[in-house]
Amino acid sequence: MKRTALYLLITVYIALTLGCAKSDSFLKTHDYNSDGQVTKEEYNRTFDTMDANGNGLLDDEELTNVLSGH
Ligand SMILES: [Ca+2]
Ligand SMILES: [Ca+2]
Repeated sequence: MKRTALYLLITVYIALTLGCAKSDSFLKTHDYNSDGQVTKEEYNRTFDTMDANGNGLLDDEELTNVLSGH
C-alpha cells in the first residue's frame, strides 16, 4: 500500500475512533506551527510520532498506544 493511502486510512480511522471529525480538532492535533493549515511535513511529523519503532509502518500496537493516549 502506498504511504499516502496509508496516511488517509489512518486519518479516517483516528478521526472516527476519537470522534474528532471536526476540522478544528484535526488542526489542533496536526497544525504544529498554529498557522491554520496542515502541511505534508506536519502530517509526516504526526506519523513519525506514532511510529514508535521508526520502521515507517504503523502496526496495531502503535495505533492502540496512540488511541489509548500512551
Ligand atoms: Ca501548520
Ligand atoms: Ca512502526
